[in-house]
Amino acid sequence: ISWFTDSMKEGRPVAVETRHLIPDSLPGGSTPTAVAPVSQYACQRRTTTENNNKIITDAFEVLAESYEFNEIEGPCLAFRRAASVLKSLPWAVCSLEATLDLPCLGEHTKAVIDEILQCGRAFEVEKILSDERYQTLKLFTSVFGVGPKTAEKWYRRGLRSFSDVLADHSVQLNRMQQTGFLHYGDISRAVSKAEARALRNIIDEAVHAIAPDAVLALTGGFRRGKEFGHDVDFIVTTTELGKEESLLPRIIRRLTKQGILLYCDYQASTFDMSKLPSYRFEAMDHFAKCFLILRLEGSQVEEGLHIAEGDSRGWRAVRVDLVSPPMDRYAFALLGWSGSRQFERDLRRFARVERHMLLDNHALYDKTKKEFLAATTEKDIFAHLGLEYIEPWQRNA
Ligand code: DCT
Ligand code: MG
Repeated sequence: ISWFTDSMKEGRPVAVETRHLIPDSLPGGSTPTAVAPVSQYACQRRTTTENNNKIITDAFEVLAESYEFNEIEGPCLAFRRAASVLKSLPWAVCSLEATLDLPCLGEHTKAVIDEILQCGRAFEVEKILSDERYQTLKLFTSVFGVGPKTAEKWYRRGLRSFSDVLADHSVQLNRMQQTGFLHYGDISRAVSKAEARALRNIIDEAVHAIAPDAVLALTGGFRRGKEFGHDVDFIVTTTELGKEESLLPRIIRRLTKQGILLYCDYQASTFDMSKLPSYRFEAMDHFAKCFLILRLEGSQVEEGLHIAEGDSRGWRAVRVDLVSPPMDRYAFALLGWSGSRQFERDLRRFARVERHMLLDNHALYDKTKKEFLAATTEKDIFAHLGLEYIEPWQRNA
């Protein structure tokens, strides 16, 4: 999880799309054909990892990130939503007319699409990409433990490169940032699916040696079928309620003994059901979790390590996140950690705006009935929300 770079709040409610008819455009065709409109909510769209509009969505993501660096929330969210809509399309946008019936596209987004369709690129995006401030903030935030606030502080001090930062005596790096610089090459390199599988085996072995009734689930981007990720996310718990409390500390001890734990930031649970529902937007849930860096041996990865050419160490460092919710919160935690971020934002927004319910990683609360809705599977949660079930591999919004 890289919540440092995700300070976005959920947006304002927008009117829900309704079903409509578009006339058949075939010559002589007079019967109108019903076409399901694209929903403004990502949780009502199916988005696989196949993106037919990558040139446009990449451009939108640069614009969104630039607005985020400048703390301008509205346009940032608008570009993220627009990118997400285009990612869900089974076709490539090749004219502005084709986007007429699509939600979440405003004047600004359409102008960028138009320019890309005509020239293959957008001036505004090129300008951002060559901007020194954008480049520097992008570089600094690529370090584990460095968020936009710290990056901005270093930029304002006149620092422009890693060597500037490391040579500046007034800069005090915390433990996370020191580790971030130490393992920068490995951590900034994508983790492959084969590496994620190898890590699953390592965690699986550790968890089951500790608790035979342990439950382990791969979550995050790899659960959505992505080929590469910036980390590997797992949920670990036990069927016996309360026993999950000791699970992460014991896993951490075991990994330490094995000599493969390069970094560990453990956060004990602050979860308290009596403090729910939470009306505040919170970036993080209250479950016990740990942010780790593990040493992965090449011999453990079936297809070999995803490393730079000429790297002969035979191992690499990989970021791994473990979350440990109590078993009765499992479905909510799994849904929340499976992502994508945009999918999660829209699930919560849909629940609030369309259903008068509050959804987070802990629970689903019905504000009308004033009660919590129980769920043991993700399907239960979709059903409570009156949503068609969307498979994890269709949540790449
Ligand atoms: N998440 C969320 N809101 C956030 C941060 C994270 O809902 N502010 C959820 C969605 C994804 C999940 O947590 C794990 O986070 P990441 O590992 O950062 O995302 P990812 O989808 O796994 O992406 P990557 O493949 O780059 O790891
Ligand atoms: Mg991840």
